[in-house]
Amino acid sequence: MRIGITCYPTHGGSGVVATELGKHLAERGHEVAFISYSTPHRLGYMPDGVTYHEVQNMEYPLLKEFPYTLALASKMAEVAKMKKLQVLHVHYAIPFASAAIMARQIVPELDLKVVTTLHGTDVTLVGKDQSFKSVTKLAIEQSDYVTAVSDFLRRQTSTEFGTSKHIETIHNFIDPALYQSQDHILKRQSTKDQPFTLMHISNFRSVKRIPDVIRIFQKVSEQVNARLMLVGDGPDCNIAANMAYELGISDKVIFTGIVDEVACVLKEADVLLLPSETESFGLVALEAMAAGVPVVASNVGGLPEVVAHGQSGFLAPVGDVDAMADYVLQILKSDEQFKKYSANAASIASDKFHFESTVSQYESLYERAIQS
Ligand code: GMT
Repeated sequence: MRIGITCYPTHGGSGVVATELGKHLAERGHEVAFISYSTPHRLGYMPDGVTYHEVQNMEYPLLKEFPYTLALASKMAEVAKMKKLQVLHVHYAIPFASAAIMARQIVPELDLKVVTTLHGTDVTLVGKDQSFKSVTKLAIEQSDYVTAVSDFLRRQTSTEFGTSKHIETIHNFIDPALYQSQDHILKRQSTKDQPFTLMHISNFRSVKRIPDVIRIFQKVSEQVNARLMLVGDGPDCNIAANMAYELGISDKVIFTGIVDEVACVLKEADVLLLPSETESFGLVALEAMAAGVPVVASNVGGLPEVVAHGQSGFLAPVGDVDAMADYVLQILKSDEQFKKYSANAASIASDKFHFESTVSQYESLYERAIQS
């Protein structure tokens, strides 16, 4: 099949999922055309069967802001015609679903099918804002097919937008081989006197509750020798630095900045912290589990569909930093305990979220769309 993919080419989970999906589709012999304002950062080398088409920016004094959605729609139609695309698969409803629907109307002769995958904040934060709500609802209802990355998000979308549109859940996925490494277990055995490493990976927006990450770490570091690795960058990084300074734990907190391949840093981690306010899926939790790193997260959104409480980590109410700190200490209290949670995390990640199964689900969805 010939599929166009549009996503945010940045470090967020939705861009990662879209890019990895495109690469796996190309490995299966499909033609994949990425359409965006810059090359998706995980695309790296251009695999066989993958092309990249850039939306050109146009400066004109009269235009207060560059109308990216309109330029994207035109580019989608142009690429669809050139590559004889059958499906436009957009990741993140705003503004990509609207652009794809416009593209479908520009080239009606192609009978293009629009598949929209909802990733979370496009529904739970941005999409429900009054500035976008009506256009987001229209885009969801006019997409040929809609998927959500968790059952939570599927239900939340129906409720939030009061829509009867059929939405399918297709969970996010990983390639376990990219994360499987016994390094961290060997590291634990060989460097017993080294500090435990707690890790948080995100875009450091307020939804991630960065102050809770610092508070959890402070409580744990009062009980065991530990350090905190903060991976990523964003508006709340400075809050983390200020809090660490005020609490006198700056020497134990490491800021790595943005890391492209989180699998590399996850080898250093003993526990991943993800105390978010909301999280439609929590791709980073799945990546940690695939690397054998147990997760302590908030019991919200799609996280209970990812983290098996008491097996691959623990879930606690949002803001309950005492409980989360206790769970971290429970995981770290002995090598046997750590190995148990680590092995569970890796096997659940591989058994339940393997890319082979997910890519096949998307393939069958495209086939249904093309035949409809
Ligand atoms: O807010 C972020 O974490 C970025 C956002 C994105 O668009 O990448 O993440 C959303 O999509 C990810 C991939 O499906 C999910 O794993 C995240 O849970 C989701 N973020 C939220 O719902 C807050």
